[in-house]
Amino acid sequence: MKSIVQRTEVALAAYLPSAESPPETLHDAMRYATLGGGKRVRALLCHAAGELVGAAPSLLDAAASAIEMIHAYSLVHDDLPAMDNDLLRRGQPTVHVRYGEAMAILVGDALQAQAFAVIADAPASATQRVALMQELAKASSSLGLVGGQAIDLASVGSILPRDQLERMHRMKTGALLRAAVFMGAHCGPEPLTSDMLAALDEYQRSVGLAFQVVDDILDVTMDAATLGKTPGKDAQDHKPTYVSLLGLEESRELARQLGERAHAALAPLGAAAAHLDALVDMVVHRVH
Ligand code: GRG
Repeated sequence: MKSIVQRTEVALAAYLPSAESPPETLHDAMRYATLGGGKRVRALLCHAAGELVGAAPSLLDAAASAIEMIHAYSLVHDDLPAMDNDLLRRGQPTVHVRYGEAMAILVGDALQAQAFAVIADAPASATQRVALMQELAKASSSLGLVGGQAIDLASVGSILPRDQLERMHRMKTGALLRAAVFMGAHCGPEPLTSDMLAALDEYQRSVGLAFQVVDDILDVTMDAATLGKTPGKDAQDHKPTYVSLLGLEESRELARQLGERAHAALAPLGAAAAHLDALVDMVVHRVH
């Protein structure tokens, strides 16, 4: 995992515009937003799914970089005063604090475009590049993370029933995690079999939801230094979370069950799914 995280940093650094090329401040801010931080969970999922299907590592680097760019853009915009108004991200001042609000908006816009440019130029067949773009566009759309964010903003101060909370998270956080798994799988030389599709779908649903449940748990159990962001903010902002809905113990039990479900989904795929399997525990037992 460490080596995949390292190669993702190298690939991202190469795929992002140089801070020496104009407009320098925008490029510097894009690199600040994207490089040298983050767990790279989405890149790891993409590489692990690609490994399952024998994909070329250089193509996985392109796909993983594009996904991490979309993720970074969503965090930059999410942190803006008009959204979550966060001052700290990955233990550093947020992009708008450091570069100003207008620049932070442009950073997100440019990162989103850059992600699709990376896929358009990826070392793959035209069919594969279209499949990768479809997955990434769907995950980034009003039916994916932007739509989830809209539901999240509209739900402030309300108590969402569990099915609606789950739907919001499947869009806001789950869609990009799903894209990471399926984009990795699309990088393979052969089309996916229906059995593999079904197994990966069950896997991504469970891991995606577990990720969010754990996020809600950490938000109330960890301090700012460990999290690298302001803890307890969702509660302060009167946002619905799994912990506010189910309580801490039931949320922990839910995360454990989802982890078990994700492990079970991989059983038919055998040893080639070992890294996908290891990522379940990383998601469920993470501390930041
Ligand atoms: C503003 C367009 C727009 C979308 C926002 C994904 C999202 C939608 C906002 C992120 C806000 C947030 C804190 C969501 C909770 C789950 C989540 C995505 C946490 C951050 O992801 P990590 O933990 O971050 O993978 P790192 O820093 O490790 O990359």
